[in-house]
Amino acid sequence: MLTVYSNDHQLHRGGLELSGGELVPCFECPERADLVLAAVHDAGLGDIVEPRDFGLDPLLRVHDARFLQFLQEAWDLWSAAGRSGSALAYSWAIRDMQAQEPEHVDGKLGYFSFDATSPIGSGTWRAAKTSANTALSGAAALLDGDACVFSLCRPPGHHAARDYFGGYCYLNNVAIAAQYLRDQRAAKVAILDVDYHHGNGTQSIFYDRDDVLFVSIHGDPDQEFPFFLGRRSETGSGAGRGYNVNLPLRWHSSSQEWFAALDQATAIVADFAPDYLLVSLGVDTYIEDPISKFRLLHEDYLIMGAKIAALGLPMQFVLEGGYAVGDIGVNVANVLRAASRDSAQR
Ligand code: SP5
Ligand code: ZN
Repeated sequence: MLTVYSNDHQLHRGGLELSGGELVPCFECPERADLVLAAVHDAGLGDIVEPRDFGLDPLLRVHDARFLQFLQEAWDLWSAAGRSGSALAYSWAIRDMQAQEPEHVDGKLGYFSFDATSPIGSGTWRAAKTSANTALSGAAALLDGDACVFSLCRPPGHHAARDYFGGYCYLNNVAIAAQYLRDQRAAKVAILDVDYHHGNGTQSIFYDRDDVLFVSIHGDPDQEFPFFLGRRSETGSGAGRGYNVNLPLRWHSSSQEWFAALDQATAIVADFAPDYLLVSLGVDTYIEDPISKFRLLHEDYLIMGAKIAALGLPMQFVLEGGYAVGDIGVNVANVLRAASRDSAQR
């Protein structure tokens, strides 16, 4: 199995997020990726390579040009406004307000984001761009014939939509990789999102399409972030009807309930018969995760990897969430260990 990783993720760090009415250090911290890298290395899962630079074109296939422009200049606008610390939005357009881009950076931050948990610092753009390149390099390896690839992306991506960021995500890495596979030669791509949170950005990007299937298992949005997307009734629109599948589970769902949903999800992926499977791999489903309420254990991640690999598809794992910092390395490595073992046997 090939792993793609860059130290550039460390350029994105040190912000505060609004949590329970207080500004607290971001749960999404650089140590996460450092520890996943160490675990992948220690597990001896194969080569670890640097991403290559794909430029802006594959990003523009998924994201809005003005939005990308804002991500690039946000920190400079924030500094020019005399601010220190990371840029954080505090006001958003909703319902009868006008969703148009204001002149002031505080307005722009609200216009291009959906929450107050995703700060932009001096290195955020570079880290996000390298994270997208990490996903793209993994996709390129699939095209070259690799059966199982891990893109160790940070920051994560699945909450970022065509023209807004949030949920610790700035560029939608897995969507960019899926679109790249489509643009190169794949006819059909499936995205299986096993992060604890609904991948609202990925759903939104592919909602009206039948060439990219999106299937997600996540905390019920009636109880859980991102609250405003991820319901079972959201099944796609237009040509995309039937190609968006949400499997929400209530807080405190057991491993058994989670795996029942995974069995449904993999059956739907198998029916779709994609050329490639991309997995939005968040391990915030872990029982000790500080912001999540599912109950998976270390050994459950081995089962997860084996069940996904049993689909027999060329697959790329793209790192998303997971905030029990000391445990995410073993959990991610367990998924990959089982998946790469089973895919190698074919
Ligand atoms: C990629 C990803 O997993 N993003 C997750 C974004 C979750 N944002 C909401 C965080 C809420 C944190 N406050 C919870 C308080 C727990 N005491
Ligand atoms: Zn998550």
